[in-house]
This record gives sequence, C-alpha cells and structure tokens, in this order.
Amino acid sequence: MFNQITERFESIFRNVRGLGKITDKNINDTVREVRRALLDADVNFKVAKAFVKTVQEKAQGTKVLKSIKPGQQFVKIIRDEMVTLLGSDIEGLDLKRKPAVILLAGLQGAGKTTTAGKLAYRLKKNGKSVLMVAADIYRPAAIQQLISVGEQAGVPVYEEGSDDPIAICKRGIEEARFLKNDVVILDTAGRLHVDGEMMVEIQAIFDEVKPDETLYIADGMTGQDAVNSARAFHEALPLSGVILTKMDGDARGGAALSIREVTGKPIKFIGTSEKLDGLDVFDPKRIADRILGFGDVVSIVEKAQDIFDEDQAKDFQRKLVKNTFDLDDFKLQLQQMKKMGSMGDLLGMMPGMNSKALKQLNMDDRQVGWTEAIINSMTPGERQQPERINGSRRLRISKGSGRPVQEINALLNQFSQMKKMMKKMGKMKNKGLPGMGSFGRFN
Ligand SMILES: Nc1nc2c(ncn2[C@@H]2O[C@H](COP(=O)(O)OP(=O)(O)OP(=O)(O)O)[C@@H](O)[C@H]2O)c(=O)[nH]1
Ligand SMILES: [Mg+2]
Repeated sequence: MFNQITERFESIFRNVRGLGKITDKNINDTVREVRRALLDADVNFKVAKAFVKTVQEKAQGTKVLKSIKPGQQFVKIIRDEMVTLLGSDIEGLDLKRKPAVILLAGLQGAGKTTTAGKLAYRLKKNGKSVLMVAADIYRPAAIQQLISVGEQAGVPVYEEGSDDPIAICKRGIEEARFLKNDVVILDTAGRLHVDGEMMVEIQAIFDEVKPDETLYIADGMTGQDAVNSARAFHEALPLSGVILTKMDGDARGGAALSIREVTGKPIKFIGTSEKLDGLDVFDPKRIADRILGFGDVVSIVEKAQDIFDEDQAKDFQRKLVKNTFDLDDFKLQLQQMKKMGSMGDLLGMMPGMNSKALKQLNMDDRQVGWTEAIINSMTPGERQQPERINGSRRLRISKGSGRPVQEINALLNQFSQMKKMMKKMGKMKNKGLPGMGSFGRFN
C-alpha cells in the first residue's frame, strides 16, 4: 500500500529534516516536490494544489517563530495537513436504530459483496446479530456468492431469488425486525455507470428503506475514477461514507487522499485483502503516518495483540519502545506474522521497513522460512547483539542456513535500519516531538 508515494515523501523529508533554517527558497522547493509527489500518486489536481498552498502558508508563518528545529517543524506541518486532508478522526457507523440498515452501493466489481461479508463478520465479532440481504438479482450467481460469503462469516442471508430488488430489501428488513437482528446489510447490484436505470433503482431502494448508513464501495485501485464516480454518486444519493477496497494492491494513494476532500464524505473503512478479516477502520492519523513513511507501529501492535497472548503483546510493545527488540523477537514476529496474512503489508507498517527496503527484502512466504533458517543458524549472543556478527560469522551463518551471504547481509542491514528508526521514534516520543501522534496511544 502506498509504496510509491511513501518513497517520495521519505526522500523529501530526508532533505527537510536537515534544514537548519526555513527560507522562502527551501519552502518553495519542498512544496514543489510535495505537489509532484501528490500528482504522481494520482491525487486530484485541485486537492494537491490546495494542500500545497496551505502547507506553504503555514511554513512561512513558522519561519518567524524561530523554532529550534525548523526542519522538524516543517515535517509536522505536512503531517498535520495530511491528517486533515484524510478526515482527522475515525468515523464510526451509526447503528443506533434496531435494526440499523446499511446500504452498499457501487460500480461493478468494486467489492460490494465481499465488503458486505467483511462488515457482517466484523459486526458479529462485536456482538451484533446481522442479516445480509441479497438484492443483486441481475448477475447470475450473485445470490450464491453472498450466501457463500455469509456461510464463511457465520451470518444468515435473506434472499428471494430474482424478484423486485426494492421489495426484497423491504421484506429483508421486516425479516430482520422479526428476528430481532441489530443490523441489516443490503448487497445491491453493481452499476456500470453512475447514470442509467440502475441508478434509479438504488435511489428507489434508498427512498424505501431510509438507510442509517449509505456506503459507497470504491475500488481503491482505480484512483481518480473512484473519486469521480463517488462524487457523481453522492450527487444522486446522499452517502454517509465511503469504503475503499483493494488497498492491498499497488494503489497509489490518489483515491484515499482525494475522496474525502472531493465528496466531503469520510472514508470509514479500507479493504486490505480478499479475506473476511481484510477490513480495517480508516484512521486518518495512521494512514497519514504510513503515507509519509513514519511507519505504523500501533497497527503492528494491534495485529500482534490479535495473535499473541496479552503478556507477549505487552512485552513486544515494551521492546519496541525501549528499543531492545532483538533477532529472536524478530523471528518470533515472523512466525506469528505467517498467521496474519500478507507479509509485505505487515512489514510495510514497520518503521524504516517500507518502500525501497521492502522491495529489496522481497518478503514472500518462502522468504520467511529462509529468514528463520538464517536466524536459527546464529548463536543466542548473535541474535541479541547482531552488530557482533562480523564477516567470518556471516560466512558461518550462510553455511549453516544454506542461504547466500548477501541474504544474511540484507537481513542484518534491514534489522539495523529498523532498530535505528525505532530508536529515533522512541526519542521523538520522549521529547514529544511532532509527527508521533499515534505513539501516544502506547501509554
Ligand atoms: N485484494 C482485494 N480484493 C478484493 C477486495 N475487496 C474485493 N476484492 C475482490 O474483488 C472482486 C470483486 O468483488 P465483489 O465483492 O464480487 O464485487 P461486487 O462489487 O460485489 O461486484 P458486482 O456484484 O459484480 O457488482 C473479487 O474477486 C474480490 O475478491 C480487497 O479489499 N482486496
Ligand atoms: Mg456483488
């Protein structure tokens, strides 16, 4: 996710952080780079322009403040603006009414049915009883698809075959009322275009059921097309929010960065895999930190918490913050991560492990086994103090693990880079320096 734009911001920040003084010239140079990075990530032109203008004005204002570290101050301005652009706060679902009705709409193949299942699964995990309604009567197998998603999620599906979708939705909600369900999710038919007959149909469903949440499901891979369709859609139907799917792919970030500003509607979730648990709450602060290359330590810790027992998770947090994380912990992490799905995604959240570093490491699942073999071939002392591993030790480890020396070098480089980054972040936290908002939540 966001590799390309993150790489760009990392390089911009390398320059900015070193600035001893903020001058008009370096403000202009930097914002020009930022604008280019945004446009290359397919961010809406007007959004990029407005973003850069605000950053420029704020940076010029800061110059007068004579802060001790002007470069850091500049980084903070960009980070704050990015958070604002993404929507500032987490936006939950309004599910007060019983049953609360969630209407899912979107273009064909955007991920409505998959997302219906993910939402149902998430709500069920949170103790809600959910019913899904199959209102896509046009595509053959659409109903069967929802039923199968429902089986995986352990959530029942209301269907009537290919009757009138408006009536199906209405009766589905009646059924949920009868069953005393908390939430009903309406899976509607995909639309090729935003106008046309199908649009009339979804408006009719909207008018009939008066949903509590009308969520536009947008394919995050389609960049500005997703933004434009969301806008057009919102003009026809009042949306309460957006879910961006397929953010696990090589989505450039344009949709995530523009959709809120263009439609005025919050992104509530992002889809991060094809699986049922591949739906994350959209947290503007965390996403900003990921886009800007600050890593997302909080997410890793949370994922870890899902898998580790509590003591292990606390231990892991403590080690991250105190920077006593060693190769044994790293190995344990790798083993646990195997259970967590996409390696690349998880490592991408590690500070200092994104973009280039990640490509270099090219972590696929076989690689996990190799990395384990390498760490297994080290002595306990070496794992605790990897800096002790000199040339001859590397050769020994290479022989022991059956992996080329370059791989041992790459692993050790990565690890030391990661540690450096963690140390920096730990320090920032202590001093309360900018850009580390999410770190506060460790406490
Ligand atoms: N990688 C990834 N794939 C996804 C995600 N969400 C959906 N998909 C995939 O996208 C494809 C289309 O998803 P559907 O849920 O069938 O899309 P839909 O909007 O219901 O499509 P129609 O009913 O035809 O309009 C499927 O292959 C899904 O597995 C996601 O977050 N990540
Ligand atoms: Mg569908």
